[in-house]
Amino acid sequence: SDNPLKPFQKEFIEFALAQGVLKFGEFKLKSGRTSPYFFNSGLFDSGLALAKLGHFYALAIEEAALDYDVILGPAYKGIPLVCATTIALASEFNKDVPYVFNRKEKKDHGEGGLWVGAPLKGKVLIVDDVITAGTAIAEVMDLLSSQPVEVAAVVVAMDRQEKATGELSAIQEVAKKFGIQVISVIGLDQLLGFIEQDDNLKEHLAQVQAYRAEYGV
Ligand code: OMP
Repeated sequence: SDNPLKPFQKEFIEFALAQGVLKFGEFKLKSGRTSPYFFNSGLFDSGLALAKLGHFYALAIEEAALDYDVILGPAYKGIPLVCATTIALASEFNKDVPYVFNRKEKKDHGEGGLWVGAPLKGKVLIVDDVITAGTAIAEVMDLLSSQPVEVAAVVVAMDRQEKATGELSAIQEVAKKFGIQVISVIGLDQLLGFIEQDDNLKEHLAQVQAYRAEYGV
C-alpha cells in the first residue's frame, strides 16, 4: 500500500483493540451500511485511556503541522476528546492551545449561549472520533456557519475512507464543500495493513476487503 503503517499508528490500533474500541463482527452504521468492523470511541472510558488517546491525537496534529488558533470538540463525544488532546499538546509539546465545545441545548439563564470555553474566533481545528459518510462533520460545519471563524482542519481518530453519496470519499466531500483538510490518526488503509500482519485478525481480512470494495474509495 502507498499508506504504510507508521509505528505510532500500529501502537494506536493495538491500543484500540485492547480497549475494545475496535471490534470485528457485523455492525449497522449511521449511514445504513453494514460494516464488518466498528470503532467505538466511547470505550476509551478511563483516565489512563483518555490520556493515551490524547497523546495520539496530539501526535497526528503535530505531524500535520496545522495552522490553528483554537480546538473545538463537538458535543457530546468531542468534549472529552478536545480535553484530552489539548492536555497532551500542553504536556508533550509545550503548546497551550485554547479549546471550546458546544452545548446541545441552549441555556436561557446564567452566562447563556451555545458555546463553552475559549472564544470561538480565528482558525478552528475540529476534533471528532470517526468519519464515515461525513454527516456528523457537516452538522458541525452548519453550527459554525454563523460564527466569525475559518475552519483550519478536522482531525479524527479513525477515517473509514468511505464514499459519501457519489464517487467522492466522505473526506473529499467535506474538502470540496467546505474547503477543509481532514487528518486522521489511522485510516482504513492502516487498519487493513495491520490485519494483514496479524495472525489473530487475518480471519477478518476478506470481509474488510470486500467492504472496502463496496463502500471504500
Ligand atoms: P458519519 O456522520 O456518517 O461520518 O459517521 C460518523 C459517526 O458514526 C461517528 O461520529 C459515530 O457516531 C458513528 N460511527 C462510529 O462511532 N464508529 C464507526 O466505526 C462507524 C460509525 C458510523 O455509524 O458510521
